[in-house]
Amino acid sequence: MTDFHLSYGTEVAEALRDGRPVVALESTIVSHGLPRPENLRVAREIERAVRDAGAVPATIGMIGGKLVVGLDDAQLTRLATVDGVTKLSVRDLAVAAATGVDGATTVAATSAVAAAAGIGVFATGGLGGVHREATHTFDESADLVTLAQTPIVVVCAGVKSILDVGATLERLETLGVAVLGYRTRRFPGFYRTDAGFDLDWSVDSPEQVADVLAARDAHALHTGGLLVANPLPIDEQLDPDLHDRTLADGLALLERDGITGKAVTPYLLAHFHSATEGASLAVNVRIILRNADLAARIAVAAAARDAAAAV
Ligand code: PSU
Ligand code: MN
Repeated sequence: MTDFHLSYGTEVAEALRDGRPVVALESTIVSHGLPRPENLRVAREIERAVRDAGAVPATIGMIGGKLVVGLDDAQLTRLATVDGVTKLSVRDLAVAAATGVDGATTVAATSAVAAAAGIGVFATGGLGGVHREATHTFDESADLVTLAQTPIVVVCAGVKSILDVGATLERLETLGVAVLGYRTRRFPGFYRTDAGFDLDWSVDSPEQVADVLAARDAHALHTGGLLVANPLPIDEQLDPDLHDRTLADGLALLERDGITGKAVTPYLLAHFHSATEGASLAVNVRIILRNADLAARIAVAAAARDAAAAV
């Protein structure tokens, strides 16, 4: 991964050089996870949330085969509005670079590129994971195996509730990815505040996450990623009955339409957005903005700790 030639946005390059806080953001959420035209507005709002909390946003994506860390507004607009943007996981990056496509990076690809660029914190909505029916489809997001090998903090609202959450937590344990609840000991369920599983660890502040990172560095435990699971307040979650009904319908449609592979997640998210008449979209946007804010505060705390250690 580190061999990839990366292009940097000017502001991101300067911030990284000066040791200022930077937060990586993914582009698949923009191109495939949110409907147009809201997606571009939300992409800009996510960047604004990072800035408002004192860090520099680095949205990652591929423009004409070039991997960009810190898309500028024209590039972000291109990935949000042009038809035929490819969803890129880690395995796609080399082929996509060679063929010169426009592409949006998933959590897996964004994590790998961000870590290669020296960015330690990343905000998304919900992580990918083990799909329901995975016992016969084998559908497990590359987000999981990539995080096992990538030293980055991913701030998320748990894994997407369209998944088999219990199986995903078991896989995260096997793969060595630590999960910290943010001010909770319950694993969040993306659109839902609580996915129904206990967590071993919880933190109460960005500084505590920075402490964990410092301990990781001190002990040279650089192998894997760290999830910070940030639940929505209960009064902001999607109505649980509406959620469960919509999911059941979505899974049946998936089967009917024979959707497989990387089309599954965008299909189910789009189904939620239309079937809930935008209610899930509003919740999804809240999730991402809250995670962007927390990720920025973690990046600020980590940069302050690094600066203090350097004197
Ligand atoms: N979180 C969201 N919306 C999304 C995604 C995450 O709130 O669209 C995207 C991320 O890019 C994640 C991908 O990596 O969905 C997972 O896709 P798959 O299940 O095909 O690995
Ligand atoms: Mn999949």
